[in-house]
Amino acid sequence: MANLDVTLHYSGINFPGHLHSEQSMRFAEEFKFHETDTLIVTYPKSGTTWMQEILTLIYSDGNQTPAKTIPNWIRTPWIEHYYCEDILQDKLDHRIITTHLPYHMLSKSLKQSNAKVIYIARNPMDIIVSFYHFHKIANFLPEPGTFEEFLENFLLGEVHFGSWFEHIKDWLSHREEFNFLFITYEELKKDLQYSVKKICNFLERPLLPETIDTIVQHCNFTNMKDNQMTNYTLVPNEIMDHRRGKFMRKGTVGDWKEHFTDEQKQRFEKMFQDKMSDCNIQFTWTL
Ligand code: PPS
Repeated sequence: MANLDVTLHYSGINFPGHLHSEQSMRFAEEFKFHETDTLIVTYPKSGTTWMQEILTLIYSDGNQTPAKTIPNWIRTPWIEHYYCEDILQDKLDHRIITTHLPYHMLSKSLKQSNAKVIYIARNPMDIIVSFYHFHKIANFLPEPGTFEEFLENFLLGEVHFGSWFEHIKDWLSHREEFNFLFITYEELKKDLQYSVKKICNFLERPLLPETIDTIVQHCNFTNMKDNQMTNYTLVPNEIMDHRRGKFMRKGTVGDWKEHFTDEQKQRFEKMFQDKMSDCNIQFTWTL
């Protein structure tokens, strides 16, 4: 039970002390990215694991062995997690690195490189639902309280990992600074084949149609749900209580409709309009 009840307050945001430390945060902020690195940037519950799997398969040219034998957090580590420093091998080409950190923490080191950045976003109402259920199984996150209480904390940016609104606005408003691809969970759901091709183009990594087919098949929800290297069942119950729910929970678009009351939807929409009015991003979801 390592630091499960500890919260790290860093750069104005709360992070689980189980995975983050002052040292690991400094490591992330000072990290020297390579031109050949690909960084997956997400607010939690936006499709991180899905993108980690897709990139693993693209860079292995469709060979499923790494995805079936190495846990996702080892092959595509979060740069801010305390173990990252030990497992990122400097010599590897095409390192796939993940982060939930806000723009302001990584911008300096990232701007000094030409690393590729893939930002994956998801309908925030589905994120709230997914994050709420995840809090119930993740013993390194606080008790979420009722859905109403969690929603309120999320809207105020008072959950771990900070404000979703700030995260997406800060990253997207600086996208021109980077070699950047913006893609959504909903696009992946709508047409995974097309999305994988789009990602291959961005990575300048053309693949044969049959390899793309293999990737699409491997990365569907059912297969990832059954893959121990992506479904987090390797994590012991003390840390992630699998008796209380699954990490690979539903994998759908629009689950918010099963959770939000009309008042909660209106409250969310008002907050969304207030916070995002200065943001001219076209989202692929309808609120
Ligand atoms: S985390 O904890 O931030 O890394 O979580 P993250 O991976 O970003 O998000 C978890 C949600 O993504 C869903 N998921 C998928 N959906 C569809 N297809 C595939 N292949 C897939 N892989 C993961 C996962 O089920 C979580 O969403 P919910 O809505 O809770 O089911």
